[in-house]
Amino acid sequence: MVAWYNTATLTKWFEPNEMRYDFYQAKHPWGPWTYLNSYSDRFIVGGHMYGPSLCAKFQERTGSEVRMSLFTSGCPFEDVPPGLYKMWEIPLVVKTTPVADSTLINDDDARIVYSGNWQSSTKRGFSDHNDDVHCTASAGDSLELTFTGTGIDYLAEKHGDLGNVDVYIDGVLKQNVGLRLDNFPRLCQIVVFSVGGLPAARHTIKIVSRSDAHAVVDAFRVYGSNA
Ligand SMILES: [Ca+2]
Repeated sequence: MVAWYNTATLTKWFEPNEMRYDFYQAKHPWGPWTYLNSYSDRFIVGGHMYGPSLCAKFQERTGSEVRMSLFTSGCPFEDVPPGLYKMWEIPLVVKTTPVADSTLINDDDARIVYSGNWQSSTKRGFSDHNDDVHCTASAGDSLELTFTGTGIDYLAEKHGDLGNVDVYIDGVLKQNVGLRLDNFPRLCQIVVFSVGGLPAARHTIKIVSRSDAHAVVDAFRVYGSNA
């Protein structure tokens, strides 16, 4: 069950504040409901969800994950031309099995080995983890992180001035990840790449910038590890 609400008193109906979603669970037959988790739209910088709705019609189960569509419209998004109302679809994944313990590794962690012209950007004032990221505007710059665990998430921003990166796991190219997102506010702490089901052992993730537009790394979340 999901309940969503605006956390602040609206002074103007067209200026939404933080939108929060509370998730509850219960066994069949339904009830009593117990609180499970809460989710905020604070990852959107400079805008909030306007008239959001979760649409069950488009939900789809894949393995232990249920994918839903979250629709929202309007918003003071960095849109051209301004004033047009648009409908946005945001994918939302609900996991039906417990998630393995995880550890967050920030981009300034000494275990991350940066090669090239990476810069540390701190006190960004967005919603990045620890308010910082590492970024580069040079194609070919790379980083490596060796971790012990069964999976890893790569957290970054998505924005119109960002480029794309190749992600390697244990030396094998897994995915070219696009960080560029046009006609939308800056998004923070987005899981832009995820891999699971690895043998519980040491692994290496390598990220290589593939364009002269900025590449960004905010943090890594390692699963199944005591790191
Ligand atoms: Ca960070």
